[in-house]
Amino acid sequence: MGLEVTNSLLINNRTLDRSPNPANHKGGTVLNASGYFWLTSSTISQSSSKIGGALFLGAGSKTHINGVTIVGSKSFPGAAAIDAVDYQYVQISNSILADNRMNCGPTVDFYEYTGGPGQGINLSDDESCDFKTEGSLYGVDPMLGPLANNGGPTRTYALLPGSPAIDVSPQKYCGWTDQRGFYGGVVEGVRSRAADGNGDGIVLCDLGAYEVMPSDGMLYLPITIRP
Ligand SMILES: [Ca+2]
Ligand SMILES: [Ca+2]
Repeated sequence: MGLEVTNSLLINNRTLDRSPNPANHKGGTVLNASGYFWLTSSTISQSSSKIGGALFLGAGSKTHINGVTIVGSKSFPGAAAIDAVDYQYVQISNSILADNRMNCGPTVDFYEYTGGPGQGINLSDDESCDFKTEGSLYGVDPMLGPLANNGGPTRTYALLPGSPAIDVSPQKYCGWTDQRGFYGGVVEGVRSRAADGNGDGIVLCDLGAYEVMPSDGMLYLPITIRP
């Protein structure tokens, strides 16, 4: 039993905070009580709950998060983006947590990434997370654009030019596509979202659900031919 969510926008979800049942107060978007949960190339926006505004991970649950952007989560009194009980299994890579009341609860114990060469680093705009991946960014503004139609079937937070999340993942392979379904090329027969987002000729993965493509932000002007 498990839940797999990919290439999706999960927005404005909240729990029943006035319910007399405390089980209804955790995990505004997903409460993973004890199952498997994979979340890839997706965005969680404006989620709220008393505890675990976006995600709450229960004891014995197994959660894998890759290429995800979590923004604008609210909670009180717990952490907003990700909260959990002790001893759960949660692995996070190539992801952005920003503009949440607090990104990680004090009992969120990230599992060290051991899935091959390079580790999937993450970016948190506060100091609340312990990602266990060397090179992760803390207290850094990811420079996100507004939630908007940037191509593909769902809205995304684009990385603005100069964002510290562009071309920083040391991981060789970070997924097939970004949330939009866009990809940079084919590497050794496998489609990869990685694209050269800063124009320096070196192809690296971005953090979060949105991969900057070389064609993003180009302005096509109509040609006017004068006699
Ligand atoms: Ca580059
Ligand atoms: Ca890139």
